[in-house]
Amino acid sequence: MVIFDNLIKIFKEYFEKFTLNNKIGTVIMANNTYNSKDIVVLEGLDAVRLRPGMYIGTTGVKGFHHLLWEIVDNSIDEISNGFGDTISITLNKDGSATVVDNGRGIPVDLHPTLKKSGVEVVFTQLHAGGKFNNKSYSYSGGLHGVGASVTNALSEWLKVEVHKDGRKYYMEFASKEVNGKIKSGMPLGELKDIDVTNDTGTKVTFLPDKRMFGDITFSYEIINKRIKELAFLNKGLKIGLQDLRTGQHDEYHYEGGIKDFIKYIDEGKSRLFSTPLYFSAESDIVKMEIAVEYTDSYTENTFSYVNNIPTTEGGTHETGFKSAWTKVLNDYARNSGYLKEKDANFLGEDFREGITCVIAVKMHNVEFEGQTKTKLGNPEAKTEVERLTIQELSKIFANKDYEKIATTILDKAKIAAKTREAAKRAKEISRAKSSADNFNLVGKLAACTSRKAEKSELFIVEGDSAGGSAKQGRDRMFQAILPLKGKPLNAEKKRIDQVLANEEIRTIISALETGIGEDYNRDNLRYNKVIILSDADQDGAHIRAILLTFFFRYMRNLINDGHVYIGLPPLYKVYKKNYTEYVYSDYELPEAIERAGKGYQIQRYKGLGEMNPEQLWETTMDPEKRSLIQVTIDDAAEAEKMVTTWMGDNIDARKAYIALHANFNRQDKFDEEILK
Ligand code: TSJ
Repeated sequence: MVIFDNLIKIFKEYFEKFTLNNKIGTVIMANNTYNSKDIVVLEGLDAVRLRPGMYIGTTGVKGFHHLLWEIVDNSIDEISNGFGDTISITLNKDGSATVVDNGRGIPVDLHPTLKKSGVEVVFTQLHAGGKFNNKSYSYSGGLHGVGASVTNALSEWLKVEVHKDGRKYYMEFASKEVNGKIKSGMPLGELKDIDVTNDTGTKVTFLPDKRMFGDITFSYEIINKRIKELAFLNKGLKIGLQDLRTGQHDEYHYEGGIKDFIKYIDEGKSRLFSTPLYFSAESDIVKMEIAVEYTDSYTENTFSYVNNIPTTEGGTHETGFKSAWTKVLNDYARNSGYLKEKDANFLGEDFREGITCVIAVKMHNVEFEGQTKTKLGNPEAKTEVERLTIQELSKIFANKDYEKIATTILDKAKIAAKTREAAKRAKEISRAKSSADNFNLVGKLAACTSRKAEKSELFIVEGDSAGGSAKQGRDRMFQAILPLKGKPLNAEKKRIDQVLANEEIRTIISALETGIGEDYNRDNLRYNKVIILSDADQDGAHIRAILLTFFFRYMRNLINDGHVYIGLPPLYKVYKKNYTEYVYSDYELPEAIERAGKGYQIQRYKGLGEMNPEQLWETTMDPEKRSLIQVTIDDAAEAEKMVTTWMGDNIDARKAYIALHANFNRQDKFDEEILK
């Protein structure tokens, strides 16, 4: 099974004709040669190599990039405290990364008790406390904030330059083998005063250690996405990325901060405010910034952060905001006479239809909970965010200038409340599993014999004829087939009640048995893998995009939990007497032809329907031979934007995107990108 893609790439594929293809790289462990000199024993840092998971989560791609974020976090802290405004990240040709800021420079004076320079303390003490890493200066939490010493411990070498008080200081560290054991992050000499300088700041270069991470390299895409987010979350910050391996570079700077973030997310939608509502407040418990606006869509889009870390699963800060938002707007509706005495209050969800909001809080001692540890657990965050939000919003809505905005929100909520009633009825229909109506729907489903969800697979197959082949070719023990007659309804353009009226969609909901939206219950899922099988053409890509949009909007956890896959049917059969090879991408075709040798023939498959049951099993369904792409959402804000741009009804935005990015003549370019 191939796991490489994410929702965004799959959508890109639909418009940009990506070839779905991937190669798995092998991990090469390299040996390092260092001259060993006298070494001080540092138990502390060695612990990091012993149990890297405790400090950076994994030694995979995520952990590898974590080394960089540990460093960047320090610069962000410095700039948030009002010192400096610029961070530049460089990916060097030798695999190392450099981070430079124009802050005050890491302290160089001797630590009173440790008798070491501040620089040495920062890079050699785990969880360095006290003077040089005062917890009251920096906001850290979760895996972030374990400190720069962890990056040093897991690097082959690390070099630091500090510009401060007119002097330039330099120090180096390395992890080298002594008597068959690696000593982590050892200082190579003391901090040296090497030159004069006029500026201030810190520059750190480090090379992640191959002995820990194998052949992983820095990903421009991952870093670029994250620094853009950091630029939105830290207004005024100038942050740049330069890749000396490829020449790529990007720079971000948003004077509007999260207000600009909202505009970016809602680009391409019809926005109901001319500018997002913005407020901030601070107490000794939390520091918070919130920006809100509405679009004419029907979904809720909340993005929350704690200490610059996305809280994908929400948590107490989000709950606090939501409850304040509902209260203040209901109060406003009462006091202004918008709601009459006989009218019921609006529900929170009525106020969140079409909302886009970014909630960014900073606080100390954060606790993360939830399946992926991305849910804020601190109870004080709820009460404080709620209190401060009520306080700020009351001020805002007392101002006559905001009357129009308030009315816009109330009008939107009124429609939402009406639809809620309609949706409730529609949901009841979809929930009623035993009803005759539903029985008919699921009648199209060729169920599998096994009731074991962990082994079972559901193939959603484009077209009745391919569906027929799949039914005959499958392993009926664990593979269920759901043929789709037409195109399902594009969920992006419809309200929930309309979505639920669509027969194809209702069939899928009934088959999965989880319920949808807030009712979604992962425990009831009937299939461990939900595999979308559509033709390798534009129509097939469209169906795929429509299905993913539906899952994204109404069953997001099905994707988050890793249950959604794309099946890959072959594009060609290269064959001659006693020889057959199936080819899954244009990229691989020339090689396959070469392997076949003289006298070969090529069959191009225009659709799944052209394959007989045996061929379909052999090429696309047999778990031993098939390739699947697991659908993932790495970046919820970006995925959100893609789904609305591509699946929403703002045609101009979509056209603009395609004109900007799509290049149908450069298949090789996209192959290159995917193969990276
Ligand atoms: F992570 C790191 F240590 F490697 C690192 C730290 C890397 C980079 C690129 C920058 C930094 C960093 C640290 N930038 N700015 C600072 N600032 C301080 O450490 C600092 C400076 C002055 C004072 C003070 O109280 O005078 C306090 C601190 C924490």
